[in-house]
Amino acid sequence: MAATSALNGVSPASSQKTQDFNGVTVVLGAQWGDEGKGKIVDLLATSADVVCRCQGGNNAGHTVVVGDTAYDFHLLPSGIIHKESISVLGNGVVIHLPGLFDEIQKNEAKGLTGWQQRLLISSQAHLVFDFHQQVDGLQESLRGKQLIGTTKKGIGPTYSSKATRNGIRVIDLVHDFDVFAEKYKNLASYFMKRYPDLAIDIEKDLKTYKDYSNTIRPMVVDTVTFMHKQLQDKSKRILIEGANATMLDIDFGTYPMVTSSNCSVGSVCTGLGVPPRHLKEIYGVVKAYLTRVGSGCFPTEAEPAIDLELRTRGAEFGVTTGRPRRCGWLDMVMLRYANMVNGFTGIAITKLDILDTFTEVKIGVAYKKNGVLLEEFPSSQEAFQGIEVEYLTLPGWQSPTDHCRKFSELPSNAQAYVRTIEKLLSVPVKWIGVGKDRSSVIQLD
Ligand code: 2SA
Ligand code: GDP
Ligand code: MG
Repeated sequence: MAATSALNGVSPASSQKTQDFNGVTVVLGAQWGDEGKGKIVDLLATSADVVCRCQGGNNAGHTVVVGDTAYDFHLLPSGIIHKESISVLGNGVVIHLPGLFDEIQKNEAKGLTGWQQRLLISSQAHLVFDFHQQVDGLQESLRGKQLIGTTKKGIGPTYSSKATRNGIRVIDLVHDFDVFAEKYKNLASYFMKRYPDLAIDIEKDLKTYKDYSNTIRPMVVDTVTFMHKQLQDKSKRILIEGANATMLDIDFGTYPMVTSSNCSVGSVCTGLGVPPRHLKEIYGVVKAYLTRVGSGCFPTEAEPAIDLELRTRGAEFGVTTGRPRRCGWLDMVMLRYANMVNGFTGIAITKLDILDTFTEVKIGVAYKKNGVLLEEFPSSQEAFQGIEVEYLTLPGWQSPTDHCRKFSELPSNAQAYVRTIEKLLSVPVKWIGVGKDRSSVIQLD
């Protein structure tokens, strides 16, 4: 299969010159997630040979709409539907195997085929177990007012296991099952001591995982070596799909209301073993307004009527949990910060069409506290208290944009909105999304 043949002929000597390598394209969420990354990845995946995930788990929910079919991806890279490309789950991803196979089954029912030949899983990726998910729920229930609003997919507890260094990796599962069983028992008892209410049937779980070990073994590879080979081959186009988003990044996001992985550009290096010098295009995906699912600060959160209109028109409900997303206006202070962290080479503005009905559209352009302009992005939840947002208000366009395929076809006020974002962020706009479908996009030169 592709995995085996792809590992042949790796030549360390040829890794010396930067110009011998391919440039990698990275797609990252610039806000609090659900910007429409899946759609942009799908668009770029039409010409990609390898599409990779480097962080997060099945907390992510990426939607790709092709004609009448809406695919939801959580762990699978959104490129998996492209028959010509290999999909990679890198070492930085945390993998819940029951969730992965459930996702595969659901997408098979929608027409996904041949994934067995196209999916590679890093031997170094950590496994999420059901008890991690239970612990996620228990931890949430103990948080009181500090509720994060996690997806309860076990993401935090699994990355904790990884950092505690008693986590279990894919290699443990596929290499020597006795060793896996030992590690599994130790990890389960570690959690049972801390959470006596946990229900873990170790023997039953081990039987299930024995089956998984056989199923996934052919897909498990050293993805560092695989990626290295792809980077050496100039004909290969490599695409990396960020999950979650910059403001959910464990370091740079609005801590502690964040996820437990790095979701910004650094995760490409740490979660795939791709050296930084190979990063060529770093595209930020920016929703034309702003949403957040879960708790935490949201300076530009809209008043109830606007919030409802955005949620209803934008169908702003979680892809993984179905939770309603909180909605508000575009926040340029946050976007500038996201750009400082990621160094975007271009952005995609998605869901412009959702703003079609508004009489005016607003952009938060500055944060003030006690009338004083803040020079830096607030670095704690407490620091967000008492923030006043200064807005730039632009006239709406109040006409449909979903049929537009050229920038010149957009109403002039919509053009002005896009150009204003571009100017305020100083990053070129490469795409504008005007509908759910794969084809509903305007490409700019
Ligand atoms: P977790 O589960 O530990 O990663 O949650 C921590 C915080 O990260 C937020 N988070 C998300 N925010 C937006 N979209 C996400 N994916 C799904 C989607 C979410 C869903 O695509 O709609 O279905 O609800 C996602 N995943 C994590 C989460 O809300 C917490 O604030
Ligand atoms: P992701 O997590 O960033 O991949 O985004 P999600 O899939 O969670 O949420 C984005 C939602 O917006 C999905 O339902 C997409 O189908 C939809 N979407 C993406 N781009 C556009 C767009 O330009 N217009 C409209 N109307 N919907 C879009
Ligand atoms: Mg999503």
